[in-house]
Amino acid sequence: PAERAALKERIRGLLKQKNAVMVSHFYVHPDLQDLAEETGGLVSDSLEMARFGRDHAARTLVVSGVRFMGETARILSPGKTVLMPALEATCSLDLGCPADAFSAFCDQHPERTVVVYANTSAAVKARADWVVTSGCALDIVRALHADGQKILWAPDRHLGAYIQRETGADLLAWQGACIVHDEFKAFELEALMREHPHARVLVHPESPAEVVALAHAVGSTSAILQAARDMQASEFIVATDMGLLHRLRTLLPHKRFIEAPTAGNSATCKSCAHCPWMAMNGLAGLAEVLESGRNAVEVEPGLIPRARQPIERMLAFTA
Ligand code: CIZ
Ligand code: SF4
Repeated sequence: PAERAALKERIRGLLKQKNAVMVSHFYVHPDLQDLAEETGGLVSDSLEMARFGRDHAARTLVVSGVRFMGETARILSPGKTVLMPALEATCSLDLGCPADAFSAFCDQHPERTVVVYANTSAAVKARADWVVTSGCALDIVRALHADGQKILWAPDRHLGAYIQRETGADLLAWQGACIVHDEFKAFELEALMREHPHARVLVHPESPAEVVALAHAVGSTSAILQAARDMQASEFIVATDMGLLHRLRTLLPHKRFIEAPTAGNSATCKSCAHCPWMAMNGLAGLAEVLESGRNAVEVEPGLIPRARQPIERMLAFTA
């Protein structure tokens, strides 16, 4: 604990000295969420992280999260330095959607509007008409559907199926999955719901359909926060990464939050879900990166203009 406090103090000093601001995703370690908040940065989902980074005056952005979030910051702010505590932190959705195979898939369906989730590489975004996050995917697809457009969706199959059910859009989906949310189990969740009959169930739409079907509210991390705030209940079962549980417990200390059950149990946590790539972000790595300037995110310059368009379209739509 003393060592952690000293590391945090060192990081605060380095952020100031380097004129840097830090954005942390809801899924990273509580230490990194708290530091971002205490130093004038932001804790949020990938959409708001992108907007905040683009609009902030600091010349250096520190992105605690996974690779695609650092790349998006870089794409939106080519003049800024973007540092990440862990450059190798990727995402199963990004890994499961290689640019060349995806591009071939698009070529087979030239009549479809290409909508990709933010959890993708810069090369995949460069092939897209729209980038969306779970916070704005429904609204954007609903608008495209109302305009008569057919959708090619990538890469999360559960989120794609959810959007298709909700909007009725003609949507052809790439078959990727998030290894964290894909693990939530409906049978075990029903048992937990019987133990806690008054609890409301909040589910991220990257989860399987049977789990989504049990939810009282379905939505992005920000939407889950909002639902927990607004709903009258005092007890909630939450199906998303445990990083968000920290945020919920901090912001709503008088309410109780229970982790939804997953198939795989880890050694440190009986039933909690946690992204192994988000977990690569830590205080020691962050201090080291700030000191050395190592771990600057680069995106192939040729991709930047094309990848920026669909991201800016999303930011304008949600402004
Ligand atoms: O699961 C993720 O990686 C999420 C929720 C990303 C985001 O859009 O914040
Ligand atoms: Fe990717 Fe899932 Fe990890 Fe989010 S939680 S970064 S979607 S693997």
